Amino acid sequence: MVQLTINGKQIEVPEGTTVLRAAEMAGVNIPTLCDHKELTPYGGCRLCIVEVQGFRVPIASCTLPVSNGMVVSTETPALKKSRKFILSMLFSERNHFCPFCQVSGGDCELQNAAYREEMTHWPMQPGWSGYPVDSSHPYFVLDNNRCILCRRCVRACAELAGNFTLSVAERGAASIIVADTNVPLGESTCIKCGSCVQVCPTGALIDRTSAYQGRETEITPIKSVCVGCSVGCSVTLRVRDNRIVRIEGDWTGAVNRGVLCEHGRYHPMTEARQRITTPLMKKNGKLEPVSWDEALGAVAEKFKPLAGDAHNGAAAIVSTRLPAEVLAAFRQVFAEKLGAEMVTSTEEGMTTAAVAALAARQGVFEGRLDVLKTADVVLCIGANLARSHMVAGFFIKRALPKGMKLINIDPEGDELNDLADVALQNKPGSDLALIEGLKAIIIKENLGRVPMAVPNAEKVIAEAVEATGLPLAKLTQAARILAHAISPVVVYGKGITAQRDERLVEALYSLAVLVGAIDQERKGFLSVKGEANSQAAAQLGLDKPFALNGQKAVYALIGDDYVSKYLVERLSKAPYLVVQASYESRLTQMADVVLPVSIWAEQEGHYVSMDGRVQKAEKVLTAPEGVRDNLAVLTEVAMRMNMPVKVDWQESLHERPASVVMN
Ligand SMILES: Nc1nc2c(c(=O)[nH]1)N[C@H]1C(S)=C(S)[C@@H](COP(=O)(O)OP(=O)(O)OC[C@H]3O[C@@H](n4cnc5c(=O)[nH]c(N)nc54)[C@H](O)[C@@H]3O)O[C@H]1N2
Ligand SMILES: Nc1nc2c(c(=O)[nH]1)N[C@H]1C(S)=C(S)[C@@H](COP(=O)(O)OP(=O)(O)OC[C@H]3O[C@@H](n4cnc5c(=O)[nH]c(N)nc54)[C@H](O)[C@@H]3O)O[C@H]1N2
Ligand code: SF4
Ligand code: SF4
Ligand code: SF4
Ligand code: FES
Ligand SMILES: [Mo]
Repeated sequence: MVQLTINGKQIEVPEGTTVLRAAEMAGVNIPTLCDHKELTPYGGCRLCIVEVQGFRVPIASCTLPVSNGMVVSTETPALKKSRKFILSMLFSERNHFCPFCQVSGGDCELQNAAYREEMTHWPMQPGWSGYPVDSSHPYFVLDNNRCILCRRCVRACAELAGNFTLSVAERGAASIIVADTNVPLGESTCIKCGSCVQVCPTGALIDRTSAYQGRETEITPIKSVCVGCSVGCSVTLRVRDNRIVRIEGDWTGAVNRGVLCEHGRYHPMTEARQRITTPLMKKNGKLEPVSWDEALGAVAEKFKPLAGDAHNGAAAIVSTRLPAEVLAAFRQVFAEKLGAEMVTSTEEGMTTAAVAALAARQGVFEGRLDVLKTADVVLCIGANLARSHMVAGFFIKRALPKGMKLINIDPEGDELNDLADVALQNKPGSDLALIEGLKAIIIKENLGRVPMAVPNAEKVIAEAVEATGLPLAKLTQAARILAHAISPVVVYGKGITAQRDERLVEALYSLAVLVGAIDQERKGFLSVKGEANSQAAAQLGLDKPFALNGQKAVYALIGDDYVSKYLVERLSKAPYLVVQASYESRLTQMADVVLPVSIWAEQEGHYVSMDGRVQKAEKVLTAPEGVRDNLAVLTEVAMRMNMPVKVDWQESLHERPASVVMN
């Protein structure tokens, strides 16, 4: 620990703390602009200057580490004067005519800093020349005229998203923020995560979807969880007049620490599907609006007599994007009360069943996503982390330039191939041989962390070369990198799990143990699952492949999810189809009854992330008139069949052993 004095106050902070953070701990506020808690200190704006006894000139506190006995002052008249000068310079360098700016009046950190210093005007003649505004991006606008060159966006793109799209071009006062080699943002390598927009302190980067719709001070922030995928990122929903104005990453979020991807931040803002707001029933071959009473009555009448007929009665399928409460009630109604055999989820266990099979035998063996943040080698197999579960992908992409090594195994070769140290494009169907081959090489070379034997290593290796179609040198290279790792992580996805082969998961697990990815302290082993509640659906046993075989009626609880063509095709064979959904789709078009329900933001409920975090999503919007809550509709259908539901969803989740600790 280091002792120092700030504004006469003695404090003790850990070694390596910056003076800025030490001041925060002491309750002393130092104004900043380029600083951001989730980014590496840069020391560019000089607004955070302080006086340190023994130093000849004021010094930026955000990049200054504390030392023992340091005596710091933060509010001397000289400092206040310097700060005003620094701010005046910033204001005069570009177009900061605040009244025309979208973030003016509370949301602009530059303006707020000026008010803090009691500035009413700037004494310098503005000396800027104009820059073109880049409005080529679908979600946000870059206006270099309002940029203060704090480089937060550049750092966020590199350090948070790991995308390295943004940089500074030109020099000195003429510096501007550019994408790639100065191409329009909309044509750049940007993956549209919006991290740059979220960190920009001024109006230089602003969202199209929320511009001029209210300042933060006027909008209610509600913390919730993204239901875009199984990563389960923490979000702050900014809500006004029953509308989500903006979605931001929650800086205190357990896993994402403020970062989101396009699916979490922007997709919900650009929803284009047509909402259904009244129950519909097929009459003379045409869907007609009906009352809730008529629709629910018809559904109950159809399904009630099917009770007890496991194979030829009802079938039911539910989206894994719905809260655990809904999934648990769904299972109770259709599997337990109606006794139907074909009760499953839209993911059909493709991301979870093979994992659950191993969990049934040995309990928890997967860890938390956080292990990726400290990994030095990642083996990624059958998961497209650049496209799916993007925020988990960011943890890898951002660490690669710092020395993390990546081994990517994908027969088709995804985008991570370009970033990987070793990319193995094995022949389809050769994953098991490949994994066993890697193990055999490591054992043969005596590089394993735990004693493991392989009879006939040479033969296993030869088989791996043969099956995968890959040269031995490449397999050896991958094996050695993995074996030499200090904190390796194995990540696997649907490319592996959809093969529904428990042996694959087991072989991967054994490889992970061999190289020390899994030991007493650490579980560097994760499957990425699929949608927001894949894990919950798996725990409830909603994980079998869906097929119709003589059932008389099907209940499809889709909620606000998309439906795949393949599912529509299979459901087109249903003699009677009830679709509980929020949006029109090919599925609702062919339904006999459509029950219009709430979307993610209109209902509350719990989600279990890929790594077992049980999180609550909040109800932040009131559903349109005529639309009912997913759980309420399900409960009402059950009531009308005289089969009232009563579920303890939490207990239901723990009926089966899980691959991850769920809490
Ligand atoms: N942005 C975004 N994120 C999503 C989704 C989305 O639509 N958009 N969907 C969510 C859902 S529902 C799911 S299920 C997950 C899916 O997320 P992932 O589990 O990552 O699945 P895919 O994106 O299908 O990527 C699987 C990868 O495995 C490779 N692969 C295919 N066959 C094999 C094989 O036999 N062996 C090996 N080793 N690899 C193989 C494919 O080439 C592909 O690159 O993503 C979720 N996250
Ligand atoms: N045999 C087999 N069956 C499977 C799977 C498998 O791998 N193999 N996977 C299982 C899994 S994990 C899942 S999630 C399901 C469904 O998994 P998929 O069959 O992969 O379904 P998707 O293609 O993700 O989405 C369904 C439709 O919604 C559209 N869509 C999705 N997102 C968007 C969007 O943001 N905007 C627009 N405009 N359209 C969108 C897509 O174009 C697509 O037509 O299938 C399950 N069934
Ligand atoms: S949206 Fe994300 S990827 Fe695109 S420039 Fe901004 S930080 Fe980089
Ligand atoms: S665009 Fe915003 S975040 Fe980027 S350097 Fe300019 S002011 Fe800073
Ligand atoms: S990674 Fe998944 S949970 Fe996170 S913001 Fe993207 S879609 Fe949402
Ligand atoms: S906040 Fe320290 S120099 Fe900008
Ligand atoms: Mo999925």
